[in-house]
Amino acid sequence: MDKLQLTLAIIKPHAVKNPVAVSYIRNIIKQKFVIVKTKRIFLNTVEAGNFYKEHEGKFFYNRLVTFMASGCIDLHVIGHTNAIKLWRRMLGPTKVYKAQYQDPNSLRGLFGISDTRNVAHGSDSTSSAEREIKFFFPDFSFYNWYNSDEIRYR
Ligand code: RTP
Ligand code: MG
Repeated sequence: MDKLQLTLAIIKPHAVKNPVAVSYIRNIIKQKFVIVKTKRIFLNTVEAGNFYKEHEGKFFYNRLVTFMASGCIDLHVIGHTNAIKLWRRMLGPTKVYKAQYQDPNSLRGLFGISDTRNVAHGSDSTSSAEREIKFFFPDFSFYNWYNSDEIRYR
C-alpha cells in the first residue's frame, strides 16, 4: 500500500472572505484528501513574514506579507498518496492570468483575483511540507500519520 503523503494547504484571506470559494474549496478537499488538521488563524505581519522568509527581498514580498496578514486564513493539513502534486495541480498556475486561460477550472482559475490574491498556498516538496506544518502545528507527529492506514479505511 502506498504511504500517506501530507501537505499544507493555506486558504488565503480573500478566499476565506468569499463564502462561495471557501465552501467549494472545503468540499473539493473533503472529496480528494484525508483531512488531518484544520484551523482558522489570523497572522500578524511578523508571522506572515517569517512564513514567507524564502521570498524576502523579492519585489512582491511586502505586498504578499501585508495581504496574508489582512484577514483570517484557513490551514488544512491534508493527506493523499500524492498530496503535494495533487494539491498544486488543483491550485493551477501561480499567476492568475495564466490560470484563467490555461486551467480555468483550477482553484486559481475560478477564484483568483491577482498574482498576490491567488486563492491558496501549497507546499512544494516533502521537506517544505514538513517545515510548514511544523511552523503552524509545532507538536505535530508526522511518524504516526506516515505509518497510518488512513487511506485504506477511508
Ligand atoms: P504558493 O507558495 O503560495 O503555493 O505559490 P507558488 O509556489 O505557486 O508560488 P511562489 O513562487 O512560492 O510564490 C509565493 C506566493 O507569492 C505570491 N506571488 N506574487 N508576481 C507576483 O506578484 C507574485 N509572485 C508570487 C503569490 O501569492 C504566491 O502564491
Ligand atoms: Mg511556493
